[in-house]
Amino acid sequence: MCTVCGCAHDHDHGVGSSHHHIHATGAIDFGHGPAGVSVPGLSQARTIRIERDVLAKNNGFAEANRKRIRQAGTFALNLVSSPGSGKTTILVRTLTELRQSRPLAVIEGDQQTSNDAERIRQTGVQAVQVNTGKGCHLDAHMVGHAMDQLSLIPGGLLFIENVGNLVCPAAFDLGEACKVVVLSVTEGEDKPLKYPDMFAAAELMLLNKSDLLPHLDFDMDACLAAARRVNPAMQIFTISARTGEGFAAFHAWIAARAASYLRPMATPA
Ligand SMILES: Nc1nc2c(ncn2[C@@H]2O[C@H](COP(=O)(O)OP(=O)(O)OP(=O)(O)O)[C@@H](O)[C@H]2O)c(=O)[nH]1
Ligand SMILES: [Mg+2]
Repeated sequence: MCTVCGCAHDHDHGVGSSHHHIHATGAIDFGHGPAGVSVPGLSQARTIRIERDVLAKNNGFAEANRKRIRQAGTFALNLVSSPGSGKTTILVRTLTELRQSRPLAVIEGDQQTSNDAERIRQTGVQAVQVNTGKGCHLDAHMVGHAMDQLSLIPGGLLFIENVGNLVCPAAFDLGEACKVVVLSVTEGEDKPLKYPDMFAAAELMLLNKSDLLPHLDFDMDACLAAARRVNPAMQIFTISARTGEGFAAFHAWIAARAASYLRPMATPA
């Protein structure tokens, strides 16, 4: 059960005490209670307890992953987005361009199929597929097992493609250096405001499928304003995985961010 998003796969249909609030507009808000989510059959207090337990356990695994990735001298990114925004297509182009210059590895998360790991392996880069079944996100324990099957090499990059879902992966630290959120222009400019947790959790946003802009009435300024309202510090690159637009900037960002992340910490005098 994912109490973070409230999508319960094993809920008991008992009488829950979900808190909801009716806005002046008439909108019914099930995120108004102290848990920020309503799960049928669970009280708000119980939901908070379960969520705390799940996330505390996850954070322990995430810290172990982070230590392991860092000790290997590798820089890890966690790519998150809704299904079909272009995560795998972006990775295929990035891996093809970077594979001559640094060691690379990929962990692919999907509910079912090994399609994405197979697409990655076609570039010659090592990839492990993780299937989450009914699960709506990767967690740090899964990523630890996937790392057992990869060789992490100093100076290398580890890309983790999360399950396509703009909600739950926001809450789960996998041990990455940072999250990169992908939004494609076909999804609409209001998504950062509608799904703020994901955009708040990301350090970088890739606005993908820019090649389609001439065919859409996408309001670029409104999208950038929405993203900055949710996360003023977030860096944003407009890219096209189809044409390669914006990839030079994206790859320069990876190189600079990896260098600062992996730089040995200065020892106090
Ligand atoms: N026109 C255009 N199409 C793109 C671009 N990037 C991806 N696509 C297409 O968008 C579709 C989905 O791309 P994927 O890379 O599979 O998306 P994803 O985010 O990995 O999807 P999931 O793993 O299912 O969440 C495919 O048909 C891609 O060819 C782009 O920049 N421009
Ligand atoms: Mg994919």
